Amino acid sequence: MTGTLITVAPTGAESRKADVPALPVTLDELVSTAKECEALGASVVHVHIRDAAARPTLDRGRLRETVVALRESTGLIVQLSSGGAVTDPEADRLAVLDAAPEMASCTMGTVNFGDDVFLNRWEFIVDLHTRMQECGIVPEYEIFDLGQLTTLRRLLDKHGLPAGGHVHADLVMGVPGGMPGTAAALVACEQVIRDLPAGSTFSATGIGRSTLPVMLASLACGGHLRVGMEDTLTYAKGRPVESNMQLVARAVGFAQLAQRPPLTPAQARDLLGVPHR
Ligand code: KMH
Ligand code: ZN
Repeated sequence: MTGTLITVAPTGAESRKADVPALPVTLDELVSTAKECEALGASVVHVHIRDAAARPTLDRGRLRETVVALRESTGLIVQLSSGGAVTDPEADRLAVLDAAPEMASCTMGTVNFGDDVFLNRWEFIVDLHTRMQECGIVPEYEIFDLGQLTTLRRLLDKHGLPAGGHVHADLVMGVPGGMPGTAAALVACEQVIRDLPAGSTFSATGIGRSTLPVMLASLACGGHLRVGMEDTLTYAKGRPVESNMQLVARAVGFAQLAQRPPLTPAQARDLLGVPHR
């Protein structure tokens, strides 16, 4: 087993700054969070940005500025979310790629998302995947349900390997409407991931209460970790998360206990097929 890839997803599109004051929403807050998380052991940052009123946005200028600032200030692999918020139109989600991130997320299907629907049509998935191939952007395939791994297999069979040649999936577990955040569900996914091209890897994140079981199960199964305030706002019963760094530090601790210490950003680039800077 290799070391552990730790991705931090510091912001997301779902929580309001007014409800979660520790959420990084400005560029300065995002950059300082990213730097601190890198120092602790994160190697990838999964980025959603906010506008001046702290609302989720896919504004192209802001996305570009964010990519440049994160690249200048950190060695992290910069992964933009192409998922955005459930209300974002497909054209804006595709245009995220114009900000030239090193990686971008690419969700493998439609899922009920609480009271909303996170829409990902097959044709849109193909557009995202092929544009990323053309632009040399390495995808992280977001998986909210078991069948989306079969969609990933179909995508690769019909449209070829991603930029960099390596397949990496992220299991987003415990979304109300998606697969449960349990060890059993993670093991079921891991069995299907074995049918993907040799050497394919996965990380996992459990929303809310499923954070810890998913983290422990992923480490036990050779998977990697995504943590952050996009997914987790409660550290322990009755204790709100204080910062993204608190979540990264906990993940680093578990990874070390599992004798799978965090990968450096350079090692993460080798694993994921992301070019070195
Ligand atoms: N905010 C969700 C609707 C992604 O970043 O690609 C989508 C999401 C997945 O978080
Ligand atoms: Zn996201």
